[in-house]
Amino acid sequence: MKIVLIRPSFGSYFQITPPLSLGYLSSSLKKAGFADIELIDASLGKMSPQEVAGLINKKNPGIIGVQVYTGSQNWVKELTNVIKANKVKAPIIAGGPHVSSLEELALEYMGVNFGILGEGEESIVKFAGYIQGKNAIEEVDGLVYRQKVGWKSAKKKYGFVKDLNLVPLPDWDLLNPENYFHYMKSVSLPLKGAKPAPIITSRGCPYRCTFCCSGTISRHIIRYRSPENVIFEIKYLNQKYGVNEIFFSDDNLTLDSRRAETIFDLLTKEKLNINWRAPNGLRIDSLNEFLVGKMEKSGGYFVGLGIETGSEQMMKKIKKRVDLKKVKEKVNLLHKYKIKTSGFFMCGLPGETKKEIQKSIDFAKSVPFDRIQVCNFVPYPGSEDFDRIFKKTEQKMYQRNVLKFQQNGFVPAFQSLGLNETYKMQRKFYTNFYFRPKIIIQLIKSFKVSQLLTLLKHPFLENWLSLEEEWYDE
Ligand code: B12
Ligand code: SF4
Repeated sequence: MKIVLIRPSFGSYFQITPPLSLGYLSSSLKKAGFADIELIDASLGKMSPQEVAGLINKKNPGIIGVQVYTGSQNWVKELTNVIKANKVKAPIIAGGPHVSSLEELALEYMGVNFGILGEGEESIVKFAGYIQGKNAIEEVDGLVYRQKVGWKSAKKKYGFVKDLNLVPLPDWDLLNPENYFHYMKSVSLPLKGAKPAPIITSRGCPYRCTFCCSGTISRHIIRYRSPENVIFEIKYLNQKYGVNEIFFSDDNLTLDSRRAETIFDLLTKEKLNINWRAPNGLRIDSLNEFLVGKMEKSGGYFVGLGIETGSEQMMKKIKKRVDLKKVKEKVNLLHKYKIKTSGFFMCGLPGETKKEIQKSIDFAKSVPFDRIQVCNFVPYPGSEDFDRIFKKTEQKMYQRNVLKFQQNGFVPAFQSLGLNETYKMQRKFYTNFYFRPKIIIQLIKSFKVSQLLTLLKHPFLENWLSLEEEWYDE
């Protein structure tokens, strides 16, 4: 039985990294004896749902599995429509953060009959077994499925991997990192290695920041791969595909600093001549000089730091628990070991005023960050903010509001400032930070011309340049 796994297109050539989730599903399926797995990564060619449906017709699969982020739900909805119109019989099963948070509301909207909540390695194997008549549907943990009337859920509501060391490495042959080298160069600038690949060394995060929905998959329970298991994957990627730069994509790579030290020690010992970065953001409270020294020695040279706001009041509200007084000290510490930093901030948080955003801007300028990244707040399903915004209403209203959110696409108008004001403040944030002589000189020094040209095509810059026109109705 052929199983086709699909990663939707986000309509942009930025942020394209190999879909680890589908790689993990594939290796578990193969381990269980399902050898015929194909991947369609629609983001690589910005493929439309129609194009993907055309490929599916030719492949004649027994199961179609699709990964869904909130930003891709409308793409998936269209794909399901076309697949159904083509009278393809294979069941479509969806998973990922969007499905795990909105459950049947997401599946109903996208017209999909089966969904997996939580982690899917064991569940997809059981689901494939169910399709082949080898086991009962109730055995599939985390499965939510459509019945004649309504939806039913399997006995265990969420799929959950207890021991990450027992999960096989992502199916790198299927993902083929070589297909992503070019795109990953534009994800993170500048890049030391020409052949980057992402890996995840842990899953979950015990914190509960109000805007974040990473807990919907992991239930806030952090689990770690052993340092040896991590090094084995890095060596494999290096030897088989020539990978020379690792993107550690954990939620919290250094949360357990002892474990992180062991990973970096082993990496140094292996002398693989690999560089690494942690683009998703470390917590500053997990950094100490001993650890940072080992980070540098093992090839670490660029890390994101999740700060989000420069206002003490907002910091309390969003429950991020970053001590703003310590940020500068930690950035200086990283710089002492030649590790560059990007400060992550948010704009338009619930209840945030222009004055508070200005505090974030001033704060960002007061710290010697090399870069910043400023995201506009989106109430992602599964986050506390989403629940506060949507669930305060009665059930029927909740469903109607969620439907509106889904139809509106990616960024709904929930910012307290209004969307246009929020975008204007975001632009101000970037301009105030970057248009300073020392930052400009430093950027010119660190970028290659080809990278600058890629950067100019970034969708954010395109939008920025067209900001004079009103973007959204408020
Ligand atoms: C690495 C990462 C990235 C990477 C790579 C993303 C990618 N597309 O592969 C980068 C940096 C590029 C990225 C970008 C973005 N990301 Co991101 N990212 C993550 C992060 C930290 C880890 C994801 C990961 O690889 N996990 C490891 C794998 C094994 O787990 P998994 O993906 O959840 O997959 C498991 C299950 O979900 C399930 N599953 C998944 N797919 C399927 C499919 C089927 C058929 C089945 C059965 C099961 C199943 O089984 C898998 C194995 O257990 C998560 C946070 C998190 N902890 O999940 C955020 C997260 C997924 N990102 C998020 C967001 C919002 C974004 C951006 C929109 C950010 C932005 N403002 O631009 C962009 C999206 C752009 C894009 N093109 O993908 C949100 C998603 C919210 C949502 N509801 O959609 C998350 C949850 C972060 C958060 N804190 O809120 N991201
Ligand atoms: S924002 Fe970071 S620290 Fe906060 S809950 Fe999400 S992953 Fe954890």
